[in-house]
Amino acid sequence: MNKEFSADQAVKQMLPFAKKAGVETVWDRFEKQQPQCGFGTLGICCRICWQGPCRIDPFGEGPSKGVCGADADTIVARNLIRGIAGGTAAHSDHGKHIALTLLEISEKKAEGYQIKDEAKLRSVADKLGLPQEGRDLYEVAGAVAEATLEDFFRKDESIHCSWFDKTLPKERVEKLEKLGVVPGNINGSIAEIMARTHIGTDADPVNLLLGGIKCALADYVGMALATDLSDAIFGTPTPVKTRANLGVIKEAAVNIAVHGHNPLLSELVCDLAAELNEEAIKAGAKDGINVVGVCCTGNEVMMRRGIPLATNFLSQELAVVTGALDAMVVDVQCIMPSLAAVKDCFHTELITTMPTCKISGATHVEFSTETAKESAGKIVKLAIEAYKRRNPAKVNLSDITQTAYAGFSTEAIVAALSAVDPNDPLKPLLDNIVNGNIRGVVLFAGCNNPNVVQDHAFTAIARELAAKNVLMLATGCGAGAFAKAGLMTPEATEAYAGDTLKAVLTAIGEAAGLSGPLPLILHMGSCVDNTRAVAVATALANKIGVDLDKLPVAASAPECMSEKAMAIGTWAVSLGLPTHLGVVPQILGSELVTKVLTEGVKDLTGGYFFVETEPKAAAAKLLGAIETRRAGLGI
Ligand code: NFS
Repeated sequence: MNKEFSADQAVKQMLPFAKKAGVETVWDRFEKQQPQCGFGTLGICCRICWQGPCRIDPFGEGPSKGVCGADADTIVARNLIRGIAGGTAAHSDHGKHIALTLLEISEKKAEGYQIKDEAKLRSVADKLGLPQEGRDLYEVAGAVAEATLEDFFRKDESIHCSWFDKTLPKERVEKLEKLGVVPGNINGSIAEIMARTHIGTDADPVNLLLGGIKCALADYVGMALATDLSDAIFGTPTPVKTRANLGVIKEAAVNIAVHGHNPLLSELVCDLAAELNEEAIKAGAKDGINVVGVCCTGNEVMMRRGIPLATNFLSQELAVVTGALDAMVVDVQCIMPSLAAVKDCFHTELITTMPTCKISGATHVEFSTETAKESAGKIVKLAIEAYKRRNPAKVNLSDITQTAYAGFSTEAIVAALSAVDPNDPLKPLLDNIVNGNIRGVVLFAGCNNPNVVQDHAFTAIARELAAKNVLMLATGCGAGAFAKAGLMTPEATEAYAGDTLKAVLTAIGEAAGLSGPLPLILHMGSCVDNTRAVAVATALANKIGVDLDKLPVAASAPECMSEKAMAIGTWAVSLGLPTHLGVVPQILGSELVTKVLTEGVKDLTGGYFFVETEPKAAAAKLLGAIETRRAGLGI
């Protein structure tokens, strides 16, 4: 294999086994798609109505308008914001599921679930301004759930989503209010995008993009509530040491991978795996049941339970190729349909669980909150049965894993800082930003994408920024990339951090009792947990009395791919962050849209997108953005 597909050593180790087993991987299919459609790449193909499909000639020699008269600007803007709506729908559906479960818990109808973190629930109630006096925990839970669900269904959309107003700096809310982009209702914001992009409706590209911003901000709301309510139900993460990469799949265990996004399923699978451990041992697996994570569900259980992470998005098929994965249990999002064909080459059970996410060839065990425990038990038993069918001749275990620390929720970061200054926890962080020991903060987010070498840009950019004393946070498959590469460890801090960053991370780590520095990159969780980083930034901004677009904080998605990433990137820009993309977005067919998103939007929100595919240059540009912000603050 001459071409490098991945920076992940385990992937390199496993690809020849995939080939030998006749498994087609994402990289094989990517090659077969080459060359990819130039019109689609530029965003100038419109398939919205059946007069088309229409394509605009990017060279100006052929048609400049679709059959209805839509030009490249309108087509590109419509395509982009439909993607944002898709991402918003995905995140907020997840959030709604959690809110509805909280409601069922409050009605004592969701057996198997409890409120594990009462303090978090109460702090959310406070945040939402809900009275707690004279209310027991279940009544508070009910009130929080109802107030949250109101953000999905509110009749009067001129009233802001509560989770929007209550989680962002006042100045930011006012700024976005003036632009008319504050969402009042998540479902309505998504529906509005579908309506305004219908044939013959909104044709003004700038107006369309403003609609996209509003929807992306609804995405922020859906993510913020998903994160906080998950914490209330399953516990707020605290730092935990675990391992990452395909080597976490063990020979002498029943290996179950939880893959997808929503902790409602994976948490119960973990519970039932513990309950049924003896059965696995009886079946011959002397190490019992070994639950491992893939993608964001992997991040969720890694953060809360220290469950090891098997891999991130692009290498999900290779978890099956180890030949020792007995079940892959999936819920929603980022699950490759190809898994059905891959598992056919092995003994692995592929188990779908959600009525909205079925894959032909998989076993479907329907999961609902009322029957959650029973379904989770069924799933674990299917895995034990599959283990008995495992073919030792087809086992290709990896020996590659790295230590990874996860669990840096906002609360955990504040707790670590409190060890330095109990009276004013944010002060040590702020002081070190002001004195330049920490130049700024970069949040890495987003996916893998076969358009670029897997994990490479994440790790390369991070090493550059570490040396320049930038504090780094990560979520989603970006966090997976760092965990697998061993960059979420104190050792990585020793090896790569610049002197002043190292000193700060060491002082905080030691004060917090870690007997060493904090990890080089702090694992903040899954993609919905990007809002944890906003909570930290908002706390800092409120403390010094500035808006978010003044802070030396930037975001980076070096391998973005999904519609969810489009939504996240857009709200990051809307909240005022310089936002790096390492993959060229499908918008270049419109100079106007490209200009608005990379330049014009600066005047509106203070944030902007920039594209840089070369990691060193991307790191330099991120640093440049941070230094510009520092200069603006006069620090
Ligand atoms: Ni985020 Fe998580 Fe990964 Fe991308 Fe998919 S798993 S929600 S979308 S691929 S980071």
